[in-house]
Amino acid sequence: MQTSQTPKVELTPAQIAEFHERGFLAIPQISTPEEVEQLRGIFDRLFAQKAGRAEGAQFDMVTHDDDDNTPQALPAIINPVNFAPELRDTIFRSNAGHIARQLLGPSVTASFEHAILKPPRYGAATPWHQDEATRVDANFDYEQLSIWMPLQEATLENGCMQYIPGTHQQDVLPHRSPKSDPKIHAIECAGGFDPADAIPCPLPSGGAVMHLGRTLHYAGPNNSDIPRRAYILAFEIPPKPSTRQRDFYWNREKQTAGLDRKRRWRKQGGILIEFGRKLRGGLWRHPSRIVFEARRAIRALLGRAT
Ligand SMILES: O=C(O)CCC(=O)C(=O)O
Repeated sequence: MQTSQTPKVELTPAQIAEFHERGFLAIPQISTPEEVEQLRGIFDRLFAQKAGRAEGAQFDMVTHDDDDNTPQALPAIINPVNFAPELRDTIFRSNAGHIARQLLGPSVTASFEHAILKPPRYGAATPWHQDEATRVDANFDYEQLSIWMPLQEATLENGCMQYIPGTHQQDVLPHRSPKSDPKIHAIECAGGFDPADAIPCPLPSGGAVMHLGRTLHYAGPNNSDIPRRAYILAFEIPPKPSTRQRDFYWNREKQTAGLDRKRRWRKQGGILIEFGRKLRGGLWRHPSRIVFEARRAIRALLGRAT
């Protein structure tokens, strides 16, 4: 997605080396206070309206989320830009795209974005996980990057990001649904790491922390009196068909209310809207994504998760 902004944030060689050594990197600023204030307003509106709920793009990550009246403990919106077009042209997007090219190279493409809210005093912890473990199709090799920006200060008290350094160098660990309940959207890493090794990353409002797809991370509950909002832009090298056997069975087992809403919406014609959005997002500019996107479209037509 192109923006009209010129990127202003350039990582130094030392920062790039630190990122590749630890699997994550924090920077003090990626947007401006004025833009962050605007984004806060947009996020508050989108979450108040539960934008995207009917199409399965808005859901609570840690409850069954099958009734509109239960308070959401970890509400999220996938691709909020689809519901607020003003998010297309931001300083955050311009700087994040530039950083992604610095870290993953020129073939990097924007893949996905995410708005997450931890409500005051009630916002739940985001379980330990590796982002690559959320992929439904394990038949591809992924190289992905997430750039996470808090829209207010992020602290240990309100649920800043925490990382286990070096975990990006291992493969995807087994994951599962929290409480072994496939009706819960989130996944959690089933073991193979020590949470005591975590490094918390408190950040100023409009700062950022970035991580790779296999870097284990977590964010605590929000025990503060203010909402903790985060805007995440994700990037990837176009996924390549894998030569090894992997199975992310924990995703196949999911039976969430959000997935049901998404299937219903697709059947009612949403699949065409989805395709149009992908074209608009620049899919046609990246022929190397075609195999991956075609498999995804077939899965969607068959009513499977994608
Ligand atoms: O904001 C959060 O609580 C978690 C974000 C996260 O897991 C991610 O960006 O990959």
